This record gives sequence, C-alpha cells and structure tokens, in this order.
Amino acid sequence: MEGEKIQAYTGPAGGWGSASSLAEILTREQIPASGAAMLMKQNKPDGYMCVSCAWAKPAKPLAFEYCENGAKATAWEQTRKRTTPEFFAEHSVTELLSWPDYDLEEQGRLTHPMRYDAGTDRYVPVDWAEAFAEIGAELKALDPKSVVFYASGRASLETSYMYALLARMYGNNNLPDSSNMCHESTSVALPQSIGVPVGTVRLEDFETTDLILFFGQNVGSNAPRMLHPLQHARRRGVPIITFNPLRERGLERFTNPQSPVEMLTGASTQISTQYHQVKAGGDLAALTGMCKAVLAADRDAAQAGRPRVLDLAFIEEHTHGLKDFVRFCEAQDWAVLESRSGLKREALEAAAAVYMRAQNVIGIYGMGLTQHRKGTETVQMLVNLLLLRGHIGRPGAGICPVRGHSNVQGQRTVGISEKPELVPLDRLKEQYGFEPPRDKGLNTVEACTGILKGDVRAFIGLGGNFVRAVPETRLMEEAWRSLRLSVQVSTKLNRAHLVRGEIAYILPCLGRLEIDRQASGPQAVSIEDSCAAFHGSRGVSEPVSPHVRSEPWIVAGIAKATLPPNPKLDWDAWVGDYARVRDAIEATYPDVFTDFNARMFEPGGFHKPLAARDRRWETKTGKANFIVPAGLEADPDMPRSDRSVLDLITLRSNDQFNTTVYGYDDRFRGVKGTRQILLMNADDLARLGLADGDIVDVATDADDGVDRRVRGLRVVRYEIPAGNCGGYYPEMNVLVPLWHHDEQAKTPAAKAIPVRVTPATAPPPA
Ligand SMILES: Nc1nc2c(c(=O)[nH]1)N[C@H]1C(S)=C(S)[C@@H](COP(=O)(O)OP(=O)(O)OC[C@H]3O[C@@H](n4cnc5c(=O)[nH]c(N)nc54)[C@H](O)[C@@H]3O)O[C@H]1N2
Ligand SMILES: Nc1nc2c(c(=O)[nH]1)N[C@H]1C(S)=C(S)[C@@H](COP(=O)(O)OP(=O)(O)OC[C@H]3O[C@@H](n4cnc5c(=O)[nH]c(N)nc54)[C@H](O)[C@@H]3O)O[C@H]1N2
Ligand SMILES: [Mo]
Repeated sequence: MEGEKIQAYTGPAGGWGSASSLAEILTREQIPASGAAMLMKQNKPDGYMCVSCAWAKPAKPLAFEYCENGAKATAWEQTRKRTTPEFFAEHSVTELLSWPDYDLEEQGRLTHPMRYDAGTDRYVPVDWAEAFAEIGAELKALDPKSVVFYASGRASLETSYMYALLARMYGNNNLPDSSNMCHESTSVALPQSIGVPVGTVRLEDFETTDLILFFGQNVGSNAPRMLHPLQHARRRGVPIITFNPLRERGLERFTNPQSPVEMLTGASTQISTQYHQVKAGGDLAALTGMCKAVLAADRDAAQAGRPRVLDLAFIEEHTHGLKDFVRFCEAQDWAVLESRSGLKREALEAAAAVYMRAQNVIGIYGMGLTQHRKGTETVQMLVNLLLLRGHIGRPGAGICPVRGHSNVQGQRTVGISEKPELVPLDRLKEQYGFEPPRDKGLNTVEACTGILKGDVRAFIGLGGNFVRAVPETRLMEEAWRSLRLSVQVSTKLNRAHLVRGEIAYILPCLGRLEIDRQASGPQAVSIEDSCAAFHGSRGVSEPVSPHVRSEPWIVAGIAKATLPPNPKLDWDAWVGDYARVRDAIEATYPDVFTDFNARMFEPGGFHKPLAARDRRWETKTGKANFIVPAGLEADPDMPRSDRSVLDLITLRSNDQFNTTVYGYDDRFRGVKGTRQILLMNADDLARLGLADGDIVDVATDADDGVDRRVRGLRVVRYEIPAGNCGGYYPEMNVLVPLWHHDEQAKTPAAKAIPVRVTPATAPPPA
C-alpha cells in the first residue's frame, strides 16, 4: 500500500495540477522536447486529430488546442518504449496474465507481428504474409456467421469503411463496436425521438445558448477541451445546471491552463450554477419532475391569462404525443419522484424555473445517462424536456451526447453496425457486385453471449481491448479460451492478447500520429467528431518500427487472403492512395460525403447534414416524438428493497483512457497511488459498520448462481449519494452481469450494479 494516499483535492480542473501531471507523463514516456512540440499540431486543420476524446475541433483553434488528457494520450502513443520480440521471448503468456493493465501497456509500442506458440507458451515473431495466409485459411474454413469483427472507436473513416466491407463480403453483419457499450442508448433513443442518431448541437451553438443542462459526463477528465466553450458561456452569464451523483471538479471550477493570467492569479471560473447530486439511475425521475414542474407552470399561466410556458406553435407543428406525455407526468407522485431521484421537489423546481426562463437550451450528457437499464428512456426524457420549449432545431439549442472514442461516431456513419437497416446495402451490392448479408449481426452483448455459448469461433479486433471492456470478466475470459482464432490489430499489449484463442495473432499498427507512407506518398485519414463534423488528419512523427503497418494495409491484407478476387474492388489501389477509399465512401454515401477529398481539411470540419437541425423529422410519425417511458423504476429486474444492497457506479479516473491505465492517481477525486478503492457515503458506512480506510469485498447481488466478486478494496468516504458507491472501470467489470444492460439498446448498465459490501475476508486458497 506504499505510495497510496487519499486526500481531498482542492484545486480547480485545469490549472497547475494539469500542467504538472502532463510534465510527469512526458518525462516517464521519454518524450523529448521536439516531441512535446508536436502537441502544437494537435487538432489543427494542418495537423493530426487527437486520439483521445471525440469533442469538436474549432475552426479557429487555440495556440494549444489540446488538454492534459489529450496530451497524455499523445505521450502514451509516442512513447520511446517498445514491446519487442525479445520482450515476448522473456515472458510467457501465463506470466503476463498476472500483470496489471498498466504494466502491460507501459512496455511501450508493439513492433512486430506476433503469433502465439503453444509449445513455449510465448508469442513469437511471424511474417506478415504468413500471418495473413493462416488467418485467411482459418476464416475460409469457418462458418461466416461464427466470426465477429469488432471495432474500437479509434480507427479512421477509411479503415472503418474497408473493415465493414470486409465483414459483409465475407458474409456477416457481425460488426459490434465500442459504441455498443457506450452511446448505443443514444443511437436507439434519438432516431425514435427526433429522427437522427446523433447530437444536433454544433460548437457555434455554445456561443448563443443561454442555458446548459449537464447530465452524467465528467468533462474535466473525459472531454477537457469542452471546458473552454463552457468557460466562455459562463463568462457570458449562462447558467449551467449539473446532475451528477459525484461532485466532479471539472464541473465545479476550471482554471484555463492556457491563460497566463489565470495561471498566475489562480483565478478560476465556477462552472455549475446548480449542482444536483442525483442518485445513480435517478435521472429519469429527475427529468420527469422537471417536466412536471414545467407543465404545471404552463397550466397556471394559461389559467391566469399570462404568456404560455410551452412553445405551443412548435409543439403543434413539429411534435407528436404531447397529450399522453402530459398525462404521464401528471400521474407521477412527487414523493416517488423524490425517492427515485434522490432530489427534493424544490431542487427540481429550481432547475425547472431556470429552464423556463431560458430561450436557447443545450442538453449535454454522457455515460451517466446511457449506461443504465433505462438508458434509452432516460435520453428520450431529456429530449422530451427540450421539446416542451422547442429546443431542437434552433441556433444555440439542442441535444448534445458527448461521444467517447475519437472516431466512434464516424465508424457508424461509414457502415460499422450490426444493424443492416442502417447501411445502404443495395448501394454496396451495386458498387461491388456482391450480395450483402441481410440478417442482423451480433452487437457486443450478443457477441459475448455467442462466445459464452460457443457459437462464435473467431474474433477479429480492430483496436480496443474487448475482453477487458465487456461485462462478466470471469466467465468471458474462460469462454474466450475456446475460440478457434483471435486476431488483434493493436498498438500496445493488452489483456485481449493474453486471454486468447487456440490460434492467436497480434498485428501491430501505426497510430494516427505517425506518418503513413504508401505508394502515392504520405497519406491522410479522416474522422468525425462528436458534433458530426468531419476532419482530415495527417501523421507527423516517424513510424515506431519498420515492421508495423497501417490499419488500411492490415485490413486489406486480411481481405485479400480471405475473399475471392473481385474485379470491382482493388484493395491494393486503395492502400496505395487513401483518397480512392474516400471516393468509394462518397459513392456509397453521396449526400453525406459530397466532395469528400476536396473538403476534408476545411477549418472546423465539414458537417454531416442532420434533418433534425432543420426541423425535418425522419421518424415514423414524421414529427419529433414525446416518448412516454414504461415507468420510473431505474432497474425493474433488481428490486432494491434491501438497504444493504448499494448501486455501484463504475468510473474512469483522471489517469486512464478506458482500459488504458496511464497511472494510479485520480487527482480531482483526491486518490493517489491506487485504483483499488470504493467510494462510499458516510451514512452507508455507519449503517454497514464500516469506516473510512477499511478494506472490503464487493459482490454482485444477483441470484443467477454466478459468483461475481472483487476483493480487497479500500473504502474512501466520499460525497456520493447514500445508497450509491463508486469504483473504477475496468477493474469492476467482473461485477457486471452480461444480462444487466439497457433494455432497448443493450448498452451494459455499468452505472448501477447492485452490490453488497462486506469487510474483507482472506481469499480462498488457490
Ligand atoms: N481522459 C479520458 N478521456 C476519455 C475517456 C477516458 O477513459 N479517459 N474515455 C472516452 C470514452 S470511450 C467515453 S465513452 C467518454 C466517457 O466519458 P463520461 O461520459 O464522462 O464517462 P464516465 O467517466 O464513465 O463518467 C460518467 C459521469 O457520469 C456520472 N454518473 C454516473 N452515474 C450517473 C447517473 O446515474 N446519473 C448522472 N446524471 N450521472 C451519473 C459519473 O459520476 C461521472 O461523472 O470519455 C472519452 N474520453
Ligand atoms: N464497467 C464499465 N465498462 C465499460 C465502460 C464503463 O464506463 N464501465 N465504458 C465502456 C465504453 S464507453 C467503451 S468505449 C469501451 C471501450 O472499449 P475498447 O474500445 O475496446 O477499449 P480501449 O481501452 O479503448 O482499447 C485500448 C486498446 O486499443 C489499442 N489501440 C490504441 N490505439 C489504437 C489504434 O490507433 N489502432 C488500433 N488498432 N489499436 C489501438 C491499444 O492496443 C489499447 O490497448 O469500454 C466499455 N466498458
Ligand atoms: Mo465510450
């Protein structure tokens, strides 16, 4: 426990803490000063697009258009450290399985294609040609329906388009992606509500908004560049109302590390003007309460002959379902809304009062809404609230899901989806002369079920760390080992390489920051940000090793070894010049990617057309829909009558990118040197006979016969609602049952897992 320290952090987000945390990682990853200079090219129209979050890139970037965590992501990728064949010769896979995530990735960048050798229990170097030949032969021998093509959200639009095409030409729509664990609730909710699958807000809307509602997103750690538009909005006097069980520092105060004056004077901007510590999963009730208050005020106004609160003209012309929605809200009892949300009626009415005064409202949200059993319905309830006063399809207003991976939204745009109806299959058929599969493919949860059942035989991973990111760690790792084939295209060593199939490959690829030289010269790639703008990106540093290859090259290699030749598709020509892939993308999606090659470096990006922004509603009713939820229970299949059961929220620290752990500090939450902690409320501690600093075990409260347990966590007394506790992802994934997911979207419900906390017991003898 040496080096562990828990001490409340009093600084703002940004500020000197961010500068020193950044200096520390640049030194540790041995990044020379010239490497640090490359940060100047981050998120610039002539530079590269950050590999960290998906937040929008402004047309007029700041001198330093990067943040502490974007810079960390760059340092992590640009590290001088290497994971070489010598490293693999020294360490058996069995040994590496006992290493923590941090130690695996901290070895540095992968340099050679590697194949697992059962005789020595080691990964050994292999030629690219040999690797492709075996992978192709295996895939040809397997039933296409038994193969999964996973994508993490970092690969470019070009790579993603090629990868989705590979899966479909091979014969399936088994294209699960990280979005299935992330904003799938958004992708299901928004099309039903407003007819588009993505947010409607653009960066410029922040300049004219006059209220921001902020639900379940930890901006200071996970999208820090967004603090700049938030700070600007606050300076204009725009209120920000936050709903979050934890008091997150980035949502409280921000010192702009790029402002010399602020850094010298220690001035900081208060970010949230109201902060509501809603219970995990309580947003559905909280939002219903706000809607109820708005409707009541409207009724009063109507009776008193005052101007109405609802935007009746908008509702009349553009929406459907108000009557049923009003009936639902009126039927809800305040006492129930209070107990489900954990917030007082007065607090919800105070939030509603500010909402009713605002002309242009933006609703922002992240994993705090999507990763719940009722995630989809909760997102829809936020849209319902916005619709009451016409806040969709108007400048300065709209819905703003904050996406995760830097190109996760774009991958869906170019065909990575298990849902065939989201892809123009007829156009692909015509363009490439093949019969695309029409049956629904496997999403992430379904792929996991298939692996558990033994129906899935091979797993190809384009980035990511699937086995570590998904729920049900213990059962998944066991089942993974009976896969026939596992192939991971990766930059760094992770657990998904070690928990492996019978035949296993690690294929090392270039990162987005590196110069990608092909037949026609250095290549650019493109991505889509969280506000639906497309941006070009050019690598700026030398490749980490002569043996690594670009993602398009690797995807083409697998395709050529697996698929019969196709006169309409020349994979080599695509790899030689990615502009030709963009031409192909444009041919498949002419309305979205018009003049793609000519526009890809437009400052601020070029935007995807979004019907809802123009108040055209591509829904079944042809209108924006008020959608009534089935009820207000956060988790219908797990009644929480027993007060010794707590809802566990799985969180990211300020020192990680998903399963990539940069370090053991979580500065803003005052945690230093450890991730083995459990945040708990003082009342719960007293009730359960526990104290700050105690060591506890945590077990999932489910009666399906599966033992899900994490041992030896240190209790941290924390300002978190009674009945909730918090721990870190991915360490806590062992506690998430695979079936515990959003009812409609199947996003794992990682933000409310019913658990029991008990004093630690010694682990049973191995
Ligand atoms: N540095 C860094 N940046 C990242 C990532 C990273 O790991 N590190 N990950 C990227 C990815 S893939 C994603 S998806 C995003 C994730 O970014 P976020 O959406 O911020 O995800 P989380 O860190 O999981 O935190 C969710 C927030 O929701 C709150 N919360 C939890 N439960 C509830 C609830 O029931 N209601 C409400 N209102 N709030 C709740 C938590 O307290 C926390 O503040 O960030 C992306 N950017
Ligand atoms: N309990 C719980 N579980 C969760 C979540 C949660 O909040 N709680 N969040 C979920 C969310 S939102 C997400 S998005 C998923 C994330 O799931 P994934 O996207 O599968 O996981 P990552 O940790 O982002 O993947 C990291 C690995 O990607 C590889 N990599 C990095 N850069 C590149 C690149 O440029 N190319 C290639 N080919 N590989 C690269 C590296 O080898 C690295 O080890 O996890 C989900 N799981
Ligand atoms: Mo994500």
